[in-house]
Amino acid sequence: LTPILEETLIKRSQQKKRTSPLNYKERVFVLTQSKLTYYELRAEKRVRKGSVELNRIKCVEIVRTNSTIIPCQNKYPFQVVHDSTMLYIFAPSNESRSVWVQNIKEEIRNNAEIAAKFHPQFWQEGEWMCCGQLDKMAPGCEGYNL
Ligand code: 4IP
Ligand code: ZN
Repeated sequence: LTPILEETLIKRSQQKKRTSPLNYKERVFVLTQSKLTYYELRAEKRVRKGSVELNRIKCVEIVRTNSTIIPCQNKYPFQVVHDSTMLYIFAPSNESRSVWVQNIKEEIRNNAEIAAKFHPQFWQEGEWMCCGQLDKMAPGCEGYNL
């Protein structure tokens, strides 16, 4: 199966555990018709670090940043909301970000559980930057359209 997209991007740790560190890692992202997978590049070899099944994605959208400081080199973030967490990915350009968001949107078009609402800004330091809600699971504050 040939990948739809492949590019080195930066991701923020998903912090699945309460004790997980907040950090940013460069990963090779690969989008296929069934999965979004990311790999660490180690001595020219790809080591698989994580994967999101496309049928579990509820929302993919750019993250509105306004004046927030982005603590990594890539300044064009987008979000992939899946299961009960979100994966924040940082693209090197607006163009690259658009291509990823558009392609993932296309692939999840027929998903059963597309979100009706989402958070247009980051979850950061225990709060949603968009709406100020203090619960990571708080319902989205803006309507979502695929
Ligand atoms: C890790 O930090 C990496 O950032 C992981 O990302 C991340 O997993 C871990 O978060 C986080 O604890 P250390 O390398 O310093 O341990 P990667 O898998 O790309 O290496 P995610 O889920 O973001 O892939 P949690 O949420 O798995 O704990
Ligand atoms: Zn919000």
